Amino acid sequence: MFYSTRYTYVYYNPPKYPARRSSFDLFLLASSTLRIPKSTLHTHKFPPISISAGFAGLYQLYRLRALGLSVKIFEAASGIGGTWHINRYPGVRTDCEAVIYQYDLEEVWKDWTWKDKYPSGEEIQAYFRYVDHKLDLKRDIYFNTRVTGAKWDEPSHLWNVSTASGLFVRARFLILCTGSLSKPLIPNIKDLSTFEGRCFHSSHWPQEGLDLTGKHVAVIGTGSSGIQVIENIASQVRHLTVFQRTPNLALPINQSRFDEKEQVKMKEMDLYNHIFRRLPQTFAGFLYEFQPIPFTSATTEAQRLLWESQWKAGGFHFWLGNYPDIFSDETVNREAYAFWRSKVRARIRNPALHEKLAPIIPPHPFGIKQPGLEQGYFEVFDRENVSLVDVKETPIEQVTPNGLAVRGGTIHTFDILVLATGFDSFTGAIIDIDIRLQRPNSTSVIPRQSDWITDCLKFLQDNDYTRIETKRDAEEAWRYLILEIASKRLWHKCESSWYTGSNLASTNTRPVEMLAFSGGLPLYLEKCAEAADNGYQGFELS
Ligand code: N01
Repeated sequence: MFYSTRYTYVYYNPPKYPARRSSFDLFLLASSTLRIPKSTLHTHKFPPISISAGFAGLYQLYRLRALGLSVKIFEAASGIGGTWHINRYPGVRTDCEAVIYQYDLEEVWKDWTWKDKYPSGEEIQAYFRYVDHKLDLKRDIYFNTRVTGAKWDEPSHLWNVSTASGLFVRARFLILCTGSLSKPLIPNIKDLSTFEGRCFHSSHWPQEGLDLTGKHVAVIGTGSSGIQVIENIASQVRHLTVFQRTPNLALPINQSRFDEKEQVKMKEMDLYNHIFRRLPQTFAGFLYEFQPIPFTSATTEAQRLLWESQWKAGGFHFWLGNYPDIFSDETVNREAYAFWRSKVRARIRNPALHEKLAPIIPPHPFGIKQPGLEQGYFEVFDRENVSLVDVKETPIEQVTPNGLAVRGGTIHTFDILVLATGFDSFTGAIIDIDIRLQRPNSTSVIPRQSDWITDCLKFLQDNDYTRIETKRDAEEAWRYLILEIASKRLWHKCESSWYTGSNLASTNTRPVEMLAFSGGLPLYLEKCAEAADNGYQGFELS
């Protein structure tokens, strides 16, 4: 997960702001000196600083409060947790071990006990309720409050922020924690709106639940969300039709309970503090690191034994703990892919499915697209009630009132259509309001980014600055660095990926280029610290 799960955006004075509704859901706006003008409609008494109430937003609220700032969060959803509040599809679960998927705040972790090694969406929701209880966060969050506009007022150096419910507030600082994967990508399929059954994006699974018993269900998309939906509903539905464009080079999650006694012991031994300090030292913010030597320097025996042990360990070990040259050397990558393929094929009984799910020629190099984590996914396709449609072979032509027509005239019929088609990543949720500064982010880095932002706001406050904006050349240099690092790896060998926005190619909404910083967390944090240490080099302050 090359800094994938969320993005924190800090907005400082975009030169132009289009006067139209923005589409983001989750949002933080920060100010210590916020004033509500007398003329404001529906004003609130508070001086708001508002954020999304997701993983990043909540942490940012906590940190800025400690700075003595008055902070308010505006959150479009009805509860906290961001993506974990919104995503309710069956089987929704993290792809990071619980021990690293939590806040590094002792007052939070010391009394919390996880159940699963990879917690379910439900468990994470419970965690967020607990966090709220511990840190008393909700008092500063306005739920069901969708921000619809934010306009920088140059004379006052204040943001004018409006919401769908008619609130209008002014703030010195505005921090968007809108998430990197929060704007659903709805595929451009002819006559989609004419479908007469239920149709929704995976991230909009009905919050009240959905009884699938006896239903014919179709899922388009086999990314991480699609995999979880598919493996969890296959046994409930009457029939499941999976429309696959690219096979997912998924890895076994190797789920287990996270023993309570082990957690107690780890806390007693002060391991948690060591873990949290270790995370930003590793390339991907996980507890494991790439191998210290390239594949080509290892013996055949060492290669094989490493891969077997990584496979057994499960999760992302085979990805983020592998030899570093699998990302840059196509021949090495092929070897890793062949290992993956042999493991997966051994699990699929029907030989006709081998080429569809684990083809001889890899659909793209292994690991340059985030692999899903699965438990029993490949076995699902051997079920009598599951069919797989390869949409590269028979492209979807149009939706009909009760199904989907593919090239060649076949019509697949069903009652429910699930669009597990991914997201308009990174910039999608806030593109309409002109992003001025963005940084990549995973749960391991969110606290460090929030700390950076907090220190930055303190610096501005201490030095009586009311405006900070990235310099154009600094933005370009940063972009160049991202592209330069990416050019040394095999990212470009992937036809469709949310890392680069190539998954949006058909919508033609933005240029395809690497958007995530793939140089590793230590380098990323070093660059952030460097800018701050040099008096916020690359920023204009006034
Ligand atoms: O989205 P995706 P996602 N016709 O973009 C297909 C995180 N996450 O929601 O690969 C047919 O990965 C598309 O096909 P292709 C995690 O970081 C984590 O699943 O582009 N198919 C692809 O198969 C993850 O990486 C967890 O060819 C179409 C799928 O839809 C990220 O979110 C759980 C299509 C989209 O996959 C995104 O995952 C869930 C079309 N027109 C998500 N358009 C965990 O923590 C798109 N597709 C475990």
